[in-house]
Amino acid sequence: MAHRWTNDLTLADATPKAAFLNRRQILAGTAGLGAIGLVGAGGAAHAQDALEPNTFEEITSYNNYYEFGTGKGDPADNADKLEITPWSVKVDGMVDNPGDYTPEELLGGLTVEDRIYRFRCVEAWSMVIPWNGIELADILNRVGVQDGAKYVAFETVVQPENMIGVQRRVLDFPYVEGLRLDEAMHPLTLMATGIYGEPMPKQNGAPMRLVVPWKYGFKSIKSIVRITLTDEEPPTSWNNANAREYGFYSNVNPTVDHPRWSQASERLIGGGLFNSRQDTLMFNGYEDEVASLYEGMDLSQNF
Ligand SMILES: Nc1nc2c(c(=O)[nH]1)N[C@H]1C(S)=C(S)[C@@H](COP(=O)(O)O)O[C@H]1N2
Ligand SMILES: [Mo]
Repeated sequence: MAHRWTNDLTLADATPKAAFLNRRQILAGTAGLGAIGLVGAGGAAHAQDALEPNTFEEITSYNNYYEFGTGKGDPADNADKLEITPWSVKVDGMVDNPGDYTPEELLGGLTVEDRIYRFRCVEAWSMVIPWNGIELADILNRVGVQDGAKYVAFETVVQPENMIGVQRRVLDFPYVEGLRLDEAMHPLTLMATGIYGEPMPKQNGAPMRLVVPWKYGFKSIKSIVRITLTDEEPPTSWNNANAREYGFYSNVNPTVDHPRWSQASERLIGGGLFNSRQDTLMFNGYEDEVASLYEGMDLSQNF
């Protein structure tokens, strides 16, 4: 599969190559997403950056997915109940080809990318995650964005009988998120379908979830069942829950603190003996790629 964009982070030599070999075996024998090749091949090799991805175990055992509970281990404990076959994504609003799409119809034949991205939660922890997925722009081009569309809205599945966090109403569900159209079309923005070459684990948002690496993690909405093109800024779950603390943009910004804590640094999960803190980077390290999207905007007002 082609690689059209180069990461500044790479799989180090220590990457468990066996995981990728296993994946090929899985691809050969699995129905559904894997069988039509929505899981990408191993990462392109560069050696300029010493940052190493978190382990598969770390990425799949320390999660936020409130539909399955608010504890970091709850999604890993409870998300096995999520039903992902069959799966349908409603595409509606200002598009040429609205409809209910199977994952194969929405994603099949598009280029699967391998992207090793920094991932920064608004709670001030971070990981480095090797995603596989498809540029959201490719999907939007497939469904045909109409003139006048300015935003993309996303919605997560609700399966009340399977989701203990929905039963407990820990947030107002369905979880909803949104991007400005130029953010959605940016080549860094990914519809992720896998991690480490494995199909997306349920606790990480199977079968497909957004990844917007320069924004706080809550913008990266999981288990998407609806994509809507609109000309109005869509409501977003954490902004609905607390507008003073969570804005629409939610770009990672070490100079704009959360009302209740500093965003200047972060705790790197699995960061060795001391669970090490490191400085948080402007736009999470993607400033060169995305700063131009926000030219002229006051980032402390548009947080
Ligand atoms: N539907 C849904 N999507 C969600 C969340 C959630 O609770 N529900 N949590 C968000 C938050 S706060 C973060 S940090 C990331 C976590 O992604 P990960 O568990 O794959 O690391 O998912 C985001 N997407
Ligand atoms: Mo988060």
